[in-house]
Amino acid sequence: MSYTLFISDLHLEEENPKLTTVFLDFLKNHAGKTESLYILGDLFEVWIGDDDDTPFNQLIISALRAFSKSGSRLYFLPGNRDFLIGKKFCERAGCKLLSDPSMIELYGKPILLTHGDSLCTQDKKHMAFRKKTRNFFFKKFILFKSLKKRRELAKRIRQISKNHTQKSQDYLMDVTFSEIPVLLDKYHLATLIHGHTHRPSIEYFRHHSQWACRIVLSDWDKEAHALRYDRSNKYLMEFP
Ligand SMILES: [Mn+2]
Repeated sequence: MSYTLFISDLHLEEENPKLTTVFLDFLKNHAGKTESLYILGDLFEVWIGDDDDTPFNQLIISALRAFSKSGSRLYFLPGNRDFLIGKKFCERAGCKLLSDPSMIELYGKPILLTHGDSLCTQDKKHMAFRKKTRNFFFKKFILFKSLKKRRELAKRIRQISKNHTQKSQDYLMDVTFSEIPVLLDKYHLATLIHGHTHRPSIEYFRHHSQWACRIVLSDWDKEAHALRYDRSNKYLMEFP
């Protein structure tokens, strides 16, 4: 039976080799079996540019490449940690870059995909950061800096973000629920898949006197997670 997988928020980093192994095993296990794998952002804890050719990045890229060569299709929609992922990364990894949001057709049904941070509208600081960093010229400006400068900058931003997350109230870190129907209406859709909040769930709600569905993907902090979607079923699965 053919199926499709969705993952997000792995936050891969060199300092966490155990997580890397789990991810590489995940790719091996599903290569050539799943029709497509969609990565909905924050695959990496941080990405400072496609020219950052560390052995760790090379390892991940070659694993993704092997996966995409197995016959399974690979899609990447960047998150707020890896928004600097670009064409060069995608060419090397063999994945198709998706913009945020993106509409796909899954087993005859249209579905909207987003990383999810654009829905966290109550977090004004993040919204301002997001607006600035997703700008084409700002990205060019950052990528023009040396790798050393970018690495320092990423470190600083990470610290600011950590302090902000610790200080912020719980609701700020979640999406504003009323934004979901607004986004779905914009694209005339009834199903949304996103990550970012690390609050996995499959929820159904009434919208225009019909059922709409929102699926939130999990992070990989304690366990590896994926959404498995096929013609007749969809469920969030967890594996060691
Ligand atoms: Mn995120």
